[in-house]
Amino acid sequence: MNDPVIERIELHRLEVPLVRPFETSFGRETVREVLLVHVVTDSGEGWGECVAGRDPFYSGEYVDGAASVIERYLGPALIAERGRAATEHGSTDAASWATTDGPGSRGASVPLAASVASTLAFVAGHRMAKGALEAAVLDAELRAQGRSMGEAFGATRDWVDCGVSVGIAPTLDELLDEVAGYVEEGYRRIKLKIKPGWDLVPVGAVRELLGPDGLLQVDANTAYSADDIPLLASLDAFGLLLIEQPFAEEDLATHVRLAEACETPVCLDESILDVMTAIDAIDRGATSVVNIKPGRMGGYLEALRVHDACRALDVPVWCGGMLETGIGRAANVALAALPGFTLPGDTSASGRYFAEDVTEPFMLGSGAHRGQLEVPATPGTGVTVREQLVREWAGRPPVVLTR
Ligand code: NPG
Repeated sequence: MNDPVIERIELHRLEVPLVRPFETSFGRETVREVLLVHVVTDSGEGWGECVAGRDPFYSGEYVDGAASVIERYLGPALIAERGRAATEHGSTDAASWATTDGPGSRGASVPLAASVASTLAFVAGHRMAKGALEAAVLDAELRAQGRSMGEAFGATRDWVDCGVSVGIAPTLDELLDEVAGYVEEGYRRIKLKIKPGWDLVPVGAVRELLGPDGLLQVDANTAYSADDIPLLASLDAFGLLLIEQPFAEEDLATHVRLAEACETPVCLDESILDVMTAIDAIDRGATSVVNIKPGRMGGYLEALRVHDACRALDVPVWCGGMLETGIGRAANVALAALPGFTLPGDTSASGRYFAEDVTEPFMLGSGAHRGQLEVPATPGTGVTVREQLVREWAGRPPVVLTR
């Protein structure tokens, strides 16, 4: 069978209100600006979600930039390359993905998705934009093959443990109310956003609320400096699962110093851009747990490589979140079902973010599956995009790129 050929790429921009504002050390979001990529091939279609935010605060990427780089460079290159590959070669080399180990049939053919990263490598950076394109192509290719993402990735679980990320609250009481609500809903782990001036007190109060056995971790989104090492080390008193990314993305050395000064595992997020940076950070002792966010790494295929490398090094990983709609969430849940994901992820239910989702909503299970989400088992991401809603929520007309 010939590889699929991309006929059209559409970029849809949506503004989806959040059910409550989400505040981190770098800003406050009340609306999620979403960029969706819809790829139409000669054998089916797929959707991918770009995780870039409205502003370039979490990373250098932001949604206008991602849309622009896809429209001007990445989209046309992908369409041209697929035209060429289909007429000249008929197939492409999937070896880089096919060599990964693990259960399931990961090596089976997704030649089109496996070729996206190399086709787009002529553009420096812009991993979130590239990742969205790759995700859409992967969805289209797997749907055409009748395979789910979980099956293709090598998922070993049908349900995944869910945590929830709790933003910086206006007051301590409001924070405790919010956390108590999530505990009631069944979430299996709480992650608190911290920043200088909002750390020891809220963390202590939430530890008291959860009791000694409640799973708790913190995320600083690069808000601290080397002078804060003693303060951060004093978080050891609260029995945290991990401290996430206290220092700048480029500053592995200070993360190494913190790791040496405290008992709590240090976990990197922003610093981990691909399998190379992951292995380097682990080797240097800058991280002993890794937050895997496929968008930040340029896509699910690189995320799988990071998972495999961490697993080989016995480093636990967990799946981060970027306030995704059901499209990105479905793929994240499939990824989080791999064996190396031994900690609950930021894979919360749709209702934690949005009153209405652009797909069927993800809802926490009950009984034995309390605090878990079910891994979609139908082809591709396994979710259906509500195209009517995509149109209704569009902030502007879609950009359409054709061959
Ligand atoms: O549950 O999707 C979620 C949010 C998890 O805290 C979360 N994400 O720094 O990890 C992060 C943070 C984030 C969200 C970063 C949006 C950037 C944008």
